[in-house]
Amino acid sequence: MKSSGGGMGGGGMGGACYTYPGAPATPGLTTADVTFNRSIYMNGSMTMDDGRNVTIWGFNDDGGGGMGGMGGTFPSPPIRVNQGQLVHTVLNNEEMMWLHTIHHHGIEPSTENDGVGHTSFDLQGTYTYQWLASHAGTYFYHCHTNTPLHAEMGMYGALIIDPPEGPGRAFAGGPSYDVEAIWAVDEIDSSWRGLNWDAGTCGGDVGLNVLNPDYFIISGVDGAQSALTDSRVAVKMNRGESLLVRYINAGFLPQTIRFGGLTGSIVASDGRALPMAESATSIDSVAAERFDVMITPSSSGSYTVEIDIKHWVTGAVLGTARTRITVN
Ligand SMILES: [Cu+2]
Repeated sequence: MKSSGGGMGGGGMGGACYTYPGAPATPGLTTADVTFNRSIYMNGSMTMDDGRNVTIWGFNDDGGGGMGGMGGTFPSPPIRVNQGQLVHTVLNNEEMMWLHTIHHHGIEPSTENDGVGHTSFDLQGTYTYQWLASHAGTYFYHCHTNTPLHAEMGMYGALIIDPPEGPGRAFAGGPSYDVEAIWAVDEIDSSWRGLNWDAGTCGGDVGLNVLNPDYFIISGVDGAQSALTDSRVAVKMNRGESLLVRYINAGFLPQTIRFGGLTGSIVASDGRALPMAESATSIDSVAAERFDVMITPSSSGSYTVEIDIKHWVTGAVLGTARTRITVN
């Protein structure tokens, strides 16, 4: 397995001002319990409810083959492991003329394996991120190179740590669930779509301080209309069943999620179980926060879940993404 960065670290086409060290060999590299392979695509596209196509960047599961750049799923394929496992995430950026990383948000590995470009290295080549799945819960992974742009372009996916025995409970000794929903809620500013990967890193003002979102999405599905019925997002369940909502604020702006009149029980936040579950009909969140919410509806019905995405200073609602929980 290749484990050292082949690249110059700095450089890449058009990135003359962007100089960070090249990737080292993974310190203390040992045998993993589970390995994920990721490559890069920067030519993906998402079709919005109004018919427009918006450019998406992200990670592919390349199966270790190192093929990148061919478009891919959005969000990027989940990384899902059991608590206690030693994990390798192999990022292949060999064929690319640009730099990226994978940051496993909330995992707290060593600096080399944390994938925060500006505190370690951005990757041009192949690197094995080695990390331990310490706490069951809901996380996400994302690129941390020129982060305002790369995260906005869609370079993220869910990261789920199940209890040691596997899926079915929120955490060891925690509540069990019958149905699971992973809602990564994000805003998209389509005007950012023409920027180069290193835009702004040479010091010029390219407008990354101005985010005017025009689309509001849930796990890669347009929250204007599609997410109300799309089976990747909308939930169908039976009365008496329990739903675990893994809610991820995958955007930059504050959000408020309302559960359509249902009352949830917040059992965990940011990958840690709460000492005592908190009941809630809505939750406020900020960028990168996650909440694990158990919902056990007592009545049949159709419940419209709404997530407001709000201006970070004024709190004005900029848009609302909607999905639905249908209880039979
Ligand atoms: Cu990136």
